Amino acid sequence: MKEMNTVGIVGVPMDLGQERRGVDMGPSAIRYAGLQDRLLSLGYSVIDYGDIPVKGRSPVQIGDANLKNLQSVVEASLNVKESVMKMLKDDVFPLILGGDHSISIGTLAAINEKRQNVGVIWYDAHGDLNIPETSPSGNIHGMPLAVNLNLGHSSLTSIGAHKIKPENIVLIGARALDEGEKELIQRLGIKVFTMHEIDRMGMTAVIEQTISHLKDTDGVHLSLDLDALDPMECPGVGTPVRGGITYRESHLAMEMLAESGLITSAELVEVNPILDDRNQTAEVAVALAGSLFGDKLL
Ligand code: 6HN
Ligand code: MN
Ligand code: MN
Ligand code: MN
Repeated sequence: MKEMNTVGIVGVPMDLGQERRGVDMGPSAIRYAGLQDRLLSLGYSVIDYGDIPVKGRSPVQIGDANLKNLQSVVEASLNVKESVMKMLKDDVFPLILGGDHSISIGTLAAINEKRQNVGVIWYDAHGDLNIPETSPSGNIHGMPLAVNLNLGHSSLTSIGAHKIKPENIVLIGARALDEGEKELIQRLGIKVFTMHEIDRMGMTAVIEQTISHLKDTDGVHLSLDLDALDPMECPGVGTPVRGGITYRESHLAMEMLAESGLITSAELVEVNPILDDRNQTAEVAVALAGSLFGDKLL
């Protein structure tokens, strides 16, 4: 981690970006799984900024075509942005707990205000690169990375200076990409390590290449969707896809990223305690955060 010894935690009890209830309880589940103690035991100071208010579901409005709960997502994202900006101002490492993946619209809006040339690692079974015209679901959690490329509905892109360069993005674990997402990846030349590449090259080479791809950025944000891992190890997610990254490969990935010193912010998203088995997915999230912050035991 970049010579920062205080970690700021903020929870975003957001479930408006998709349709399954329960992911709003993700922040509690991750805290309950011992996040703070894990970070303290690794020698970090921790400031818990609490949870951000997230309103209820909003009715569909004219002009919102294929964007569920647009108004409430916009409101919550502005609050997420403000809170992450506060953490950046306090000079702590921002660690954001979801909530569904739509929270990244707010987190990256804040990070982009502070830094130029931001890098992003999107550790996910999905691309989250849909725009309303390509989305099969209308769920905003399938759109945040597109918003960060400044693509999609103006109510979302105007939340911040969403200007991540396509060459500063690396997708790891992708295995469920929609047609429009594949087309966008091709057109913009986004670097993707699918499950095929992880199987063939091994996680060591995948992370080495990721690090070298992002080495000239001004800090890298890790967006860790727990559905990147195999659903046998992380059953508590709303959109599971078989054949995912293993627990061990994920630890190795986090350890190598820790050693690289490149990561300057992170988020843990899509943990849904209602769908989970004895808080296992939240425990995996905490264990991976441990490796990301320098625990070398696992
Ligand atoms: N996630 N590509 C699908 C959609 O509805 O756009 C699934 C998105 C999943 C999003 O897991 O963060
Ligand atoms: Mn995702
Ligand atoms: Mn996903
Ligand atoms: Mn290890």
